[in-house]
Amino acid sequence: MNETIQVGVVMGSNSDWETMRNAVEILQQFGIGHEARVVSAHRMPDTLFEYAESAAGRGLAAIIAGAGGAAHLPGMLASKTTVPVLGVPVASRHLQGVDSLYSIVQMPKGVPVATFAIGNAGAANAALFAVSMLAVNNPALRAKLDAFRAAQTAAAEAMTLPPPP
Ligand code: RP5
Repeated sequence: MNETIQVGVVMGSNSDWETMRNAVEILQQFGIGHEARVVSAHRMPDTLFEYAESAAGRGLAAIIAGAGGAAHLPGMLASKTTVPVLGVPVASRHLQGVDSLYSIVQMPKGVPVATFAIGNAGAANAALFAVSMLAVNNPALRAKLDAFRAAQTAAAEAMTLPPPP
């Protein structure tokens, strides 16, 4: 298969995969060409720079970056590319991801990172947001997104609760 890669999914460690796979699964569901790999800000800084510097030239429309703890990966990517960076705070062992969230969201003026919720919902929503961006100029993709939302609405409307005791 030789599909065009439109979205990069990167993470600080393979320990982030269980969270970040939620992003990949959404991209697969919508048929978006993507790649997923470990790019650690602290353990692989030169690779981080290379990834960011080559992103626009490779045609990436968005980079979804997940990291935990001192989560510098999304911000450092954003400092080296103008490709939109969507940051996902991964739940950390000791501070449950509040550290990751603060590390990602508190960017200085001029270098934006779109920051999502901690954990699985954030990873899935980052991917859905990337799909929304791609759908701006792609009516077929927008139709898929509308169908996704409609199915979600129907599922919520069909929810029932146990009878009162
Ligand atoms: C961060 O450190 C990674 O994003 C991961 O969330 C966290 C722990 O990494 P490991 O020690 O599990 O490799 O850089």
